[in-house]
Amino acid sequence: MFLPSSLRSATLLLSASLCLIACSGGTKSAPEQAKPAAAPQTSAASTPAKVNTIMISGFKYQPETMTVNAGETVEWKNVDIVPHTATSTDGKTFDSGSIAKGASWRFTPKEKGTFDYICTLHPNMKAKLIVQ
Ligand SMILES: [Cu+2]
Repeated sequence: MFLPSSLRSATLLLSASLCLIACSGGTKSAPEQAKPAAAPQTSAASTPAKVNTIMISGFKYQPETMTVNAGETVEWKNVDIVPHTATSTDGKTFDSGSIAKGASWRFTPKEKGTFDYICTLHPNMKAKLIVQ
């Protein structure tokens, strides 16, 4: 980097004075011990909620009927080569929106019931989620 000579000498002077201050001080500041941050152990204090995975593959939900308990998480994992959705036909309980290929979407049903759902992109894809 080019600096005008006046500025350069000013910089040098500044560095020199900084060094004087830093180097002449009798107090030796101990170098910070770079301790590797110990990763906090995630204890099993809170048991993770069960995840029920529905694979979307070959333009099908697998399994086509999934039964879960209320409060458990349901995950749709799209391993197909195109996007899909998981959209309850009642028009209100759940709608994943487009799940890109390779992506997944999670939903935790709170209310019990039997929910038919489809893929809005391929409405011939039909399946059922039973929450008990
Ligand atoms: Cu689809």
